[in-house]
Order: sequence, then structure tokens, then C-alpha cells
Amino acid sequence: MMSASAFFSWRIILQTFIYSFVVAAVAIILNFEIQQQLWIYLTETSCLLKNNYILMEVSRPISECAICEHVTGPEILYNPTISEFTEIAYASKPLIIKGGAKHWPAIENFSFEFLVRLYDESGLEAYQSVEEECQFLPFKSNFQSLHEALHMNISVQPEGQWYIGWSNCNPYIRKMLRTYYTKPDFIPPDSESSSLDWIFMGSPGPGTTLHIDYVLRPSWQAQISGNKLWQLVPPPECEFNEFCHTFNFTAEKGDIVFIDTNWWYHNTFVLVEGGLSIAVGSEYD
Ligand SMILES: O=C(O)CCC(=O)C(=O)O
Ligand SMILES: [Fe+2]
Repeated sequence: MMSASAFFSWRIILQTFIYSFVVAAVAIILNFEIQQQLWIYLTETSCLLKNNYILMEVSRPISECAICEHVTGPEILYNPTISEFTEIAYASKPLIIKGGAKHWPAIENFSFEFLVRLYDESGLEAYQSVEEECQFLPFKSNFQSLHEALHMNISVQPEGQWYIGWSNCNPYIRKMLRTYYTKPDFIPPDSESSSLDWIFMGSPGPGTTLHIDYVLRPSWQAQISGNKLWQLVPPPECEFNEFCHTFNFTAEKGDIVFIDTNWWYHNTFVLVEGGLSIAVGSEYD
């Protein structure tokens, strides 16, 4: 017959075994779940300013440095025809159409308050669609969502500086936005454009940090208010090409810039003169 103390120690061994088994099983399941989430995060997060930089950077094709050779600034055009535009706009060289948007109703109407009203009047689903189907980029701010950003007390932002960007995939908001601007009319009518509108807005100070995009096509962006400095940097593999250089240029209110943001690394800075920067854009082909 088993003594009481032998029974007691067998019970402890059994209990320890069961506890260890449960702890190990939970750890394995959690680890598996974390690994799965990490994998999904690394492979499926797809956005204008990529989160999955490492994977994207290693899989980025080597750049053709002829694109940046002897380019020291954007090509500048005034009121181009479709064929003048087409000649330049598809060579991945940056282009700026001076005053190309200055007659757009957006220039007179868009403001921080206008965008707040547009989203508030469209109901919560417009905000939700940014979170669920589109993207909100808080850049230089602590905002968790577009709703939070548009309900900020502008006067108490740290040092008054903030910068955000978001894409819109709410059809009503798109329809409303597009009553104030259209795809620039010198882009060929049969060009394949994205239906995704991007808005970048912020006070004077740093905008986006240096990055490259992984979107399908080159982008156009109209400067609706304020003045924004762009810095374009050739890809690292062109660093030692003596004919390729980093350069800056300013998009002034009413200008439209065309940049292959999949090729040129870029960052932005909102200039003090001109105040709040609001820019709208999309992709073109
Ligand atoms: O407007 C900005 O500040 C940057 C926009 C940008 O990164 C882009 O259009 O790819
Ligand atoms: Fe970008």
C-alpha cells in the first residue's frame, strides 16, 4: 500500500507535469499565432508609404540610372497640351505644371474646416472606410485616426506642427471631392487612372520622411494651399553615378507635380510662407 508521503509526492509530480504541459501548449499556440500575424504584417501590408520596407526593399528591381542622369530639377511646363505632357510625363522624370490647378474650385474652397465638414456631414462610415478599406498615415502626429485628426484642437498641437495623409475610398466623398477638381486635363483621356484619391495636409514644418512608394503607377499631386518643398533622391544604386543628384523644388499653391514615387525616394517639407498645406492627388498612367 502506498504511504501518504509517496502519494503526496506523486501528486506533485503529476500536477507539475500537467502544468508544464499546459504552459508549453499555450506558449506554442501563442508563438504560432504571433508568427502568423508577423508574417501577415510583413507580406500583406500594402500601402502608399510601405510598412513592410524590408521585404519591399530587397525585392525592388535594380533601378535604371539613366532616369536620373543629368536631371537637376523637375521639367517645368505651363499649360501643356496632351502631346507636350505625354512626351515628358512617361519617362519617370519629375515634372511640374506651373499653375496647372489654379483655376480649380478646390483652390477657393478647400480648407481644414471644409474637409472636417465634408467628412462630418457624410457620417461615421466615411471615417470608418478610411480605417477599414483605405489608409490613414499619421506621419508627424500622434493621431490614431482621421476622425481624431480632423477633430484636433489645432492651437494645442505640439509646437503647432502636424502632418497627415490619407486615401479615400468612400464613393460619396470621392464624388464630392471631384466636384472641386478633376484629373488634370492634359493627362490623356484614355490614361488608366486610379480611383483612389490621396490627401496630404499639415502645418509648416516637416512633411513625409524619406521614402519610396510601391504603388502601381506614377503619381500626380496638386498643391491646393500652401507651398511645399520636395526633395527627390535617386535610388541607392545610383549613388555613385556622377551624373545623378539629389535636388529640391517647391510646389507652390496651384502647381501640379508629377513624380514616379516608385522610382524617386522623396520627402517633403511645408514652407512657412503660405501656411497650411493641402494637396490632393492620385495615380496616372
Ligand atoms: O505630399 C507629401 O507630403 C508626400 C506625398 C507622397 O509621399 C506621395 O505622393 O507619394
Ligand atoms: Fe510617397
